Amino acid sequence: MTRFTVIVAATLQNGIGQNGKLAWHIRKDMNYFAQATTKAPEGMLNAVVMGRNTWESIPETFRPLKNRMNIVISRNSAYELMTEETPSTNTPPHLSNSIKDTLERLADGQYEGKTIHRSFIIGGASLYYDTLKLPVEGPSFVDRVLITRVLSPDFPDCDVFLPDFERLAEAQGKPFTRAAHKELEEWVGFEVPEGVQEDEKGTRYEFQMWVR
Ligand code: FOL
Repeated sequence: MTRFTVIVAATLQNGIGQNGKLAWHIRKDMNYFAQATTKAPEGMLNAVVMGRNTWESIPETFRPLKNRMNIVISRNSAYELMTEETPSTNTPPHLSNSIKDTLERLADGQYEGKTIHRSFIIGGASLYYDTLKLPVEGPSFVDRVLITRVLSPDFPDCDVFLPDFERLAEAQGKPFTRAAHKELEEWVGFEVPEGVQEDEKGTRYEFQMWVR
């Protein structure tokens, strides 16, 4: 029984990336992503689940994402996660060949001697879609979305998109509703700036949490 949290930054058109990477650099959002996905009680560890393209989009010096169990999904069981550049870490990445296989691995509840706390779906588009389609009647589905809504500029050249999670959830008969900012802060366990933010480049964005 795994409840997943989708974490994503997306434009109002649901754009999430361009040419295999993010279309923006929002430093405070990246810090938020790192903190939200890492923070866990003493002796526990969160899992970050990603598709192979997302793994490849993370700079080699940053992957595996430190202090998190990294699960990379690829149908190619011979895919090499570790290269000469891979930093040594206490949390080596785990290769999985499907969502089902990932669920089985997470059901174990343990990794490198630590208990798994939360499981985050960190992208990309096809993994977001496949996990948002998991039946809500089943033991494992997405019950929370941490979305950083990128309000402007438009980033019209995005070529990959977050599926419309609100519409998918309504079709499943279990809609998402937006949580109050206080609830977001209580859930992540740290202070988060409220309302529309603007960085030094003029990018406007907002941290939101949706639950069902
Ligand atoms: N969610 C949000 N809110 N923003 C994102 O940018 C985001 N990106 C992904 C998934 N969910 C997201 C996928 N892409 C790194 C790079 C790309 C990426 C996810 C993570 C990364 O390098 N993370 C490091 C931080 C490095 C740094 O501080 O610059 C990490 O430790 O998490």
